[in-house]
Amino acid sequence: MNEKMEVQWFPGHMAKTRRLIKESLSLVDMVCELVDARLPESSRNPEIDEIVGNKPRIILLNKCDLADDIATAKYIRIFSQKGIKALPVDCRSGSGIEKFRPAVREVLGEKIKANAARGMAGKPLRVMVVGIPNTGKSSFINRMAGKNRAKVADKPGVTRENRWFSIGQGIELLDTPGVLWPKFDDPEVGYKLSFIGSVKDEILDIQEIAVRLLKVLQADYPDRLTQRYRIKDFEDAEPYEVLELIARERGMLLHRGEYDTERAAVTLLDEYRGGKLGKITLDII
Ligand SMILES: Nc1nc2c(ncn2[C@@H]2O[C@H](COP(=O)(O)OP(=O)(O)O)[C@@H](O)[C@H]2O)c(=O)[nH]1
Ligand SMILES: [Mg+2]
Repeated sequence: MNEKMEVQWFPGHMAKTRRLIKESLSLVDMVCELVDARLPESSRNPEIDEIVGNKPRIILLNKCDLADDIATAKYIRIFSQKGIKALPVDCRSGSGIEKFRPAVREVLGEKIKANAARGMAGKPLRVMVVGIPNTGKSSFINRMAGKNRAKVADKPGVTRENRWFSIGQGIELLDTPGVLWPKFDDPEVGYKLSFIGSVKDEILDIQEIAVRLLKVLQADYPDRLTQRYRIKDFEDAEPYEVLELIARERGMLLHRGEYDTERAAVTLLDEYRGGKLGKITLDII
């Protein structure tokens, strides 16, 4: 599975991606790392600390509308204990993103003072957005850009495609995000990423993904399964049997009187990903 995932996502371009990100890093004052709030650990690049080096960083726990609020708050504390400012955001509705600009100014407080002392008070604070695929980088950039997206200035960058746009409060954002790779070597992480739809379903067995998700839900959020599918007494059942219960409850039958667990798997994953089972975090602290 790991090899397949690697081929699927970054066919041998990791070294190049890494080099491009490092080059762009030399142009910015800060990095904004997007993670999926449902997987605040698993949706991160394993080499991120090394790649970012000592550049100041803000972590956005995006899609917090889909994640467990208590877990999100815990992760924000964990990141802050490591000295990294983290904010919960929802880039689809825009909720929480108004805190981004003040957070940038707070994190870059020393830099702002140093610029002022050198008579460069108006020097823009430049930020680069990074994250693994599907964490919401484009959504975030589009949200922040607003109407300014049209007013991009053609300033020097690493490539001719690099553009900066002003997002107010003296901050400029690089318009192309740095796409990082996730952690490939841990199959658990691969499955977690497939639960949230960040690995193409075609490369994995959909029933296998659903069964693994059910195992986690059975252990950590059994009430959500009861509420959504009106199933009960499944605590000691095998996850595959729970999938059959869901198929039964939804009337998903095959011709020969068997339950259509394939359809049930697709339904479960669609509904989890769409937030229909409620706010759920799958990296349990
Ligand atoms: N529910 C929810 N969906 C989001 C949020 N941010 C982005 N998305 C969705 O996640 C998917 C991936 O977003 P995108 O910006 O393309 O991610 P990228 O690959 O990092 O650029 C899209 O379907 C977005 O609509 C969010 O805060 N909440
Ligand atoms: Mg994108």
